[in-house]
Amino acid sequence: MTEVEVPESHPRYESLLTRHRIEAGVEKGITSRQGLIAQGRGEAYDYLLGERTIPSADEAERAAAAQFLLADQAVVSVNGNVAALCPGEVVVLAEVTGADIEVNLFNRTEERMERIADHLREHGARDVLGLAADGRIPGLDHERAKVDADGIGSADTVLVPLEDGDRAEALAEMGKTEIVVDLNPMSRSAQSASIPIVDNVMRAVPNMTEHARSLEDASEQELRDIVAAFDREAALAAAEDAIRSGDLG
Ligand code: PTJ
Repeated sequence: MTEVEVPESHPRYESLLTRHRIEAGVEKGITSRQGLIAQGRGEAYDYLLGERTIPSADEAERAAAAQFLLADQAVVSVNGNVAALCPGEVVVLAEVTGADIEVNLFNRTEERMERIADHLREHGARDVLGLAADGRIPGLDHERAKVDADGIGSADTVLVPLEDGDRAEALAEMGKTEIVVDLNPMSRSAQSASIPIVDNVMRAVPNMTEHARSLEDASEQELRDIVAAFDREAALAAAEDAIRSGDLG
């Protein structure tokens, strides 16, 4: 038996584990109640994708890993859903790629900010950014505009899992290379990303880490070639096609 009291062989194990983590996140004051709704929406897309990493998502995750290794400063942006679903996996990705971790919330309260930072530290994070909030993303009038000047504010590459569309667009307008993880390929955030990853964040983050590990010895030119070869339009089209032809059986 595991975290969700069902054996890993259960056909809906991953889905039940995800639900359990989000529920526990709400109980712990990490995840917002809106996060439950966002999770439900994500699950519907994941179901149609067959709850697997499709080949175009794997390519996107490889390109994202290469981009992280190339970056002068990469940051993983963490919200209440990501903190509940894959805190340890975010910490390992940051360690392997030398990235920073920053908490950034749509429904921002100081209490949730602190709880998420503590939760990430419990999972091994050394430094957690986001609490200083001494920078702003221009053109946004909600709480997500608040960033750390020496975190997302100065980063050249930002990974934004489970985002709402307008910050994703604003970050792109700031000239940052933006990597989005979103199970909906039609969402504004996926559409505005330099590298859209249409996959469940619980699969995407560890797979990015695995790719980063295997690219450890790659030259700068090899990494640049991987990023240049990635075709965002083709990846979005492949994901939409997989969803539209998804089998509900
Ligand atoms: O913690 P906060 O306050 O920052 O709030 C976070 C949420 C997620 C509540 C907020 O950003 C929000 O309302 O987001 P949306 O607009 O519902 O968008 C969430 C997107 O993430 C949707 O397109 C979902 O399909 C997608 N999604 C949901 N769960 C997952 C996911 N994508 C990848 N992996 C998931 N597990």
